[in-house]
Amino acid sequence: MIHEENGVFPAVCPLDCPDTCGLLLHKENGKIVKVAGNPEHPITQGAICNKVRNMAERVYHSERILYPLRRTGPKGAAIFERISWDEAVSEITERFKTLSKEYGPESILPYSFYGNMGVLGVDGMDRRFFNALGSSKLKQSICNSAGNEGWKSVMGFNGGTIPEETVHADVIIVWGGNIVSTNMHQVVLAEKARKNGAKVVVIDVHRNQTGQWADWFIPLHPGTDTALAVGIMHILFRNGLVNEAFMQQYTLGHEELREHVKGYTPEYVSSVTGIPASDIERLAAMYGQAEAAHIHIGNGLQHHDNGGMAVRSITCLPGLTGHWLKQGGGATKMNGGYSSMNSEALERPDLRPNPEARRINMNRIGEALAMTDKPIKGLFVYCSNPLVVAPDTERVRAGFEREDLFTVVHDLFMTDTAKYADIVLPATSSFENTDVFASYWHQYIQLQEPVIPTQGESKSNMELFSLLGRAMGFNEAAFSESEEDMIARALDHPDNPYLNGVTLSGLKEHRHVKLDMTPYASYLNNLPTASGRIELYSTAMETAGLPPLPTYVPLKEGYDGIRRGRGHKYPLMFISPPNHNFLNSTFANVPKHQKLEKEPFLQIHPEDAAERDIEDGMWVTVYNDRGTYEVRAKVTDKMLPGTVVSQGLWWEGEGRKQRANALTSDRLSDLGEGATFFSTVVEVKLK
Ligand SMILES: Nc1nc2c(c(=O)[nH]1)N[C@H]1C(S)=C(S)[C@@H](COP(=O)(O)OP(=O)(O)OC[C@H]3O[C@@H](n4cnc5c(=O)[nH]c(N)nc54)[C@H](O)[C@@H]3O)O[C@H]1N2
Ligand SMILES: Nc1nc2c(c(=O)[nH]1)N[C@H]1C(S)=C(S)[C@@H](COP(=O)(O)OP(=O)(O)OC[C@H]3O[C@@H](n4cnc5c(=O)[nH]c(N)nc54)[C@H](O)[C@@H]3O)O[C@H]1N2
Ligand code: SF4
Ligand SMILES: [Mo]
Repeated sequence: MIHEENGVFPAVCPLDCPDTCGLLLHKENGKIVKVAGNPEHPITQGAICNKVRNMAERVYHSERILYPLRRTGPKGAAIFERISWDEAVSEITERFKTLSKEYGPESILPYSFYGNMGVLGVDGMDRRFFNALGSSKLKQSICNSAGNEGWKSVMGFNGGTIPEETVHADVIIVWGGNIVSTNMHQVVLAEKARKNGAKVVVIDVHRNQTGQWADWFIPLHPGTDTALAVGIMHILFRNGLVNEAFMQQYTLGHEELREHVKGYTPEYVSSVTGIPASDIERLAAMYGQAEAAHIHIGNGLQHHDNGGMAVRSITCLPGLTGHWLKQGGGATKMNGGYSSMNSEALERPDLRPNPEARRINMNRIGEALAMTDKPIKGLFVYCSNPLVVAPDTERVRAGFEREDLFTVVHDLFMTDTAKYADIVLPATSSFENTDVFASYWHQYIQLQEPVIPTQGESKSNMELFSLLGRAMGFNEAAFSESEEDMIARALDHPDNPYLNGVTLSGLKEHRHVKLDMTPYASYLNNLPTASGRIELYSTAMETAGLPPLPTYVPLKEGYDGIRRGRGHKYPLMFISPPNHNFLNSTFANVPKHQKLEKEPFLQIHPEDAAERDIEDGMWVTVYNDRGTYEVRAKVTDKMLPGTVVSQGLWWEGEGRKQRANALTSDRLSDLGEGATFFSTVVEVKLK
């Protein structure tokens, strides 16, 4: 493929998106001229989003970093000189060796996320390198860890209803997920269900693109979803809409729950959530009377202080009604559990000289870089842009500005983060690599092989970390394995029966191979919870000092049950979810994508705007004790009063403060040490 000048070649979308689409890359004169969907992919079926249709703009962007660079100006000023790979590698290895000797290897920290979901580059050779080095470990909890733990506390592992089945649902509740923008093929499946008469309900804090598309949009106050879920349980028990036989056979704790929910009357729940009591009654009846109700649990609602509990509470609902037994019924949060690969073989924890090395939470990178006891002295960032995506930007920036910190950033672009690096290394795009991809939503494993040559002197993560490993003197064969060796090891995983029969040769032949879903037929009989049942009552929660039954716990910083109103220092809740045309902060530097989003703006309710003399289109400053954010106001009633929303993670603007995370806190969620981006209070004033 790589040597052919013209043709159409299969590929995989590498972005951190549940759909993991099959792609077709059209090449002319050796260059990609068109990115299209692969109609042969059974789930994504040739449809792709606008972001990736324009992916060639990113691959051939004139600002792509093509050579290693060394900093020559102050940190953050983005003044660099070109150096050779030999110089870059020897500087990095010398600095890492010196730091290890002087401060211990735990003074070095990797910081990475899933800018490219290819397994070999983010859960493979990179891990081997940091394991052999003995660096600090990173707790990768910026995305879904609160919700995953919440789901697991009920169901035992991260797998729920598989996507194809949702076409058979008659009620689909999308709860805290903006799937029109973030999981478009679930929308296609829901549309099929709708043609057969299904109703789509969206529960969100603002009427996003998905709320607009729904049959019924229900707005609520941020962080109050648990109250709503338990309020629904109250009505299900009260009105005899629970499935007693199902609860008896498959659940643990339903009798305790029946008592527990008595206090969650529609009137109380309405006072917490802002949803009229009559709507709560209607929603519970609709859910309880459905044949096969499906709940799609988004990621947004778990970015809160109480996010783990919120997901846990919603996950309990089909355990009361028994919708799990109906095709298409049940719930989905993340389906990554089905495709888990052999992480021991990939990551080689056995190479680590210090298995007990400390673990640093990535949500707390600002705080971590300020530690004076056992300080972090070396930092290696790849596949992530923390200066934009991590909470509390000012704290993060202060950390990255430290003169005594040696920072390496591997990326395709001079991101806000790369500007603070001592050494910047050029990364390939995934279309230049060999890698294997799993979806955290559908059940197809896919292979990527290079379609174009590496651009400039860029290197894939896999190549980079094997090169650095050998240069450090790690002699193990682990640093000389080929991509294909590693893929074969990743797929050879007897502990995961769903991977049975998925092989490298199968992938080479078919590009995408379905997991062996045989065990899914007995899903409910094999739940890996402590009791083997759906745990409505969780002893694991109890052990962790948390309420064992679904219980509404107010946010630490946020809406407290009564509208705060003026008089409070920061009376508004600030929600900053992703936008339609960026993928987290990726594409925020591509002109085509920028044009589609125009500029960052703040959605504010007419009542809140009027109280502050703000009119549509005016420039406003959003602020709290952590920082400020400067955007244009859009006056709209898409939220309840008291909530303001700004979509999209923009890079720092020229002379403008446009990073939403300047306002967010690095507090951790109740479960999974997750991020709490949306539990943020602010005030807004005219600029
Ligand atoms: N276009 C696009 N697609 C993406 C991404 C992207 O940046 N852009 N990012 C990818 C990634 S990494 C992820 S994790 C997923 C995330 O995609 P989703 O699962 O859709 O989650 P979010 O978009 O973070 O948030 C969804 C919604 O949650 C709402 N929300 C916030 N607080 C609450 C609350 O308290 N209760 C309720 N009910 N709703 C609340 C927000 O208003 C938002 O509309 O999307 C992936 N796909
Ligand atoms: N306020 C607020 N903050 C948020 C969120 C939110 O909704 N609101 N969402 C959060 C969520 S859910 C997530 S998942 C995180 C995402 O945070 P990140 O994972 O940091 O996501 P991106 O901003 O897309 O940055 C990925 C970077 O990886 C680079 N990259 C791509 N491919 C490769 C490669 O092959 N090698 C290397 N070395 N680099 C590569 C890209 O160029 C890009 O700069 O953000 C979180 N932050
Ligand atoms: S970002 Fe998501 S929807 Fe768009 S092409 Fe990639 S996997 Fe498909
Ligand atoms: Mo995410």
